[in-house]
Amino acid sequence: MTIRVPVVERILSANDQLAVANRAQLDAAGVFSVNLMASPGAGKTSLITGTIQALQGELRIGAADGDLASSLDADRVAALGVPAVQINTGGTCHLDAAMFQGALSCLPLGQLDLLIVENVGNLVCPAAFQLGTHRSVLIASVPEGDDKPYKYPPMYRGVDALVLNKIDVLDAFDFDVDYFQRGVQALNPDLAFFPLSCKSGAGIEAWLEWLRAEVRAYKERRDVPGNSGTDH
Ligand SMILES: Nc1nc2c(ncn2[C@@H]2O[C@H](COP(=O)(O)OP(=O)(O)OP(=O)(O)O)[C@@H](O)[C@H]2O)c(=O)[nH]1
Ligand SMILES: [Mg+2]
Repeated sequence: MTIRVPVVERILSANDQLAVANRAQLDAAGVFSVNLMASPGAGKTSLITGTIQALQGELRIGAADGDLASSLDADRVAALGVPAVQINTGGTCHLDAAMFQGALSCLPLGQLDLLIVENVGNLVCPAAFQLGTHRSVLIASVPEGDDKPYKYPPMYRGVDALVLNKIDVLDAFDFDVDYFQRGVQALNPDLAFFPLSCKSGAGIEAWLEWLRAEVRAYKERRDVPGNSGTDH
């Protein structure tokens, strides 16, 4: 154990350096980016496609989709006529900054306002690897159960916004939203919270409004002379 700790620290620090370079590349092109993280099947691709369909007339959106294998998710996004790239990680359970750098080189950044990154479905590892995106968003979903903030605290602690997807099946899963929210509040009291259903569309407008406001604020920061738009 005494040997493993410094090795892990060195890997993360190399990753963080690449993440800084990725952020600089995004800022040079003026592209606001969001890292979507969630467990497998929580609705990451559904939220991306729903968001694109709703905002396509307002924002130029692209996507990078991470999965161990297949191009299924990028194909779903590309079918909407927007730039999409699939990142296959092989066996790795998270995206890292080097993988994201590869995806950036395949995307027409100069033609985008917003880049949505779909991380690999996993509630543990993605939280430890910065990509260089501007915001991190966690999607929880009702079938996972209301105890997940208590069991996977690092993921809930490190994000800027939380989507609770699949509220259309709340009753079927006896999901206690108050209990869930109390767990979230204890870890991350300031995060934005969006209960919604990608299936029915309920609640999605508040999520879209948050995203619109984030992109707008990013563009406004960039308009200040000498400011790249980046903030953390
Ligand atoms: N009932 C219900 N089902 C949903 C909702 N959103 C997504 N689903 C379903 O959940 C399943 C998984 O959705 P995806 O969007 O593929 O989930 P994902 O997180 O991208 O999955 P991976 O990329 O495989 O980790 C699909 O069968 C969707 O139709 C929702 O709001 N309500
Ligand atoms: Mg997906």
